[in-house]
Amino acid sequence: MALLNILHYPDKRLHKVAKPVAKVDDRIRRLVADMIETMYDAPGVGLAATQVDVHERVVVIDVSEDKEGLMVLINPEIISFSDDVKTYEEGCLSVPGVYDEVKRPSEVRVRALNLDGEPFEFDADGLLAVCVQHEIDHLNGLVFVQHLSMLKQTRLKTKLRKEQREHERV
Ligand code: GNR
Ligand code: NI
Repeated sequence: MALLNILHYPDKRLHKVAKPVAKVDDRIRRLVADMIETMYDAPGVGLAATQVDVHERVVVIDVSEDKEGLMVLINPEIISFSDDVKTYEEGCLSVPGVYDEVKRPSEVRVRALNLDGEPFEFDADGLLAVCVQHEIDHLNGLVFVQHLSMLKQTRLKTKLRKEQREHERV
């Protein structure tokens, strides 16, 4: 097991579209084990492979408070969305310190493969529904701040680039 480095926005690699996993093999299971360790260490309620610079469709999620809600989603797809939407104050391990409101469908039905490569489906609401959509966005190269206004995105990029330069200064 190993902790993986998490990419920080703005980084072009966060906008790559991840490829479907063709075969759930030991390489994928090793990636999943490292992603789980990295998510709990951060700590975060979810992590997409894109965030650790692996551009394959793999997600881990645990929205529980006691580490008892671990879910591994390979090639996840949302197969239906509710009509009603909810606003949630989102954050992201790739945009540390930034929280803002994003509107998304409040309930979704998800299909994915498990670690044995078998398909399964489940319904999600609440934070789980938010998190699944947030993670699938990552696999599609989308960071949650891209749901915010252009003005907010521009201000945020300027602020983060300035902080990055100050951090690099000796
Ligand atoms: O840890 C996380 N918390 C969170 C809070 C509100 C909405 C989404 C999230 S996901 C985030 C971890 C992360 O960045 N996953 O990609
Ligand atoms: Ni995120």
